Amino acid sequence: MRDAVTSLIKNYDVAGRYFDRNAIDSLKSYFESGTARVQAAAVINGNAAALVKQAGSKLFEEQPELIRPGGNAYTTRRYAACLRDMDYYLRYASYALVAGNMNVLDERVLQGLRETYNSLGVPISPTVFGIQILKEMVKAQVAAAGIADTSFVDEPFDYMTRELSEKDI
Ligand SMILES: CCC1=C(C)/C(=C/C2=NC(=C\c3[nH]c(/C=C4\NC(=O)[C@H](C)[C@H]4CC)c(C)c3CCC(=O)O)/C(CCC(=O)O)=C2C)NC1=O
Repeated sequence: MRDAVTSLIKNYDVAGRYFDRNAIDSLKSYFESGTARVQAAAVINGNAAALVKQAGSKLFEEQPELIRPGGNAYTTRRYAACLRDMDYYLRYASYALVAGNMNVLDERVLQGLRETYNSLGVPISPTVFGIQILKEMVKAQVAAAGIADTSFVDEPFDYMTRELSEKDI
């Protein structure tokens, strides 16, 4: 598992080079955004249960066929599995936000996920929709916590979205 700093060190070490201007710039930007990243993680941690619940409600409101007979989230067990998955996405997004690097998502979340979903018939596109709902809710709360530029919050949610959907084609 890597973060912004360890991945940079790894790249420069492989090349046997000192940090150059690019490296210094990216380190600066990582540390400058550090407080906002930690604040965003705190917002997520403090509201995780409600965020998952609300994002789930919104998803099922917009795509009610998911929880009707024949839908993948139909039955209490599968409904709960779906919300648990949303909770995973949120928790790992908070790790990736703090790390400033998406490696944790590759290693802990995305590896083999699409295959698992395909074999269980879990539909990718509503899952991705759920991830995007989570993103918007987190961004709104992070903004409400006084962080002016919330664009960095997009990254882990968009990364999971891209990785899950792109290979599905
Ligand atoms: C930490 C990393 C991690 C992830 C991401 C993860 C996902 C994950 N979701 C699963 C199932 C599932 N995932 C869903 C999710 C959904 N169904 C829908 O219709 C919605 C679109 C969606 C919710 C947004 C459902 C319903 C199941 C159960 C499917 C079944 O057993 O038939 C399974 C199969 C095993 C199980 O049921 O626990 C895995 C491994 N597990 C992990 O360890």
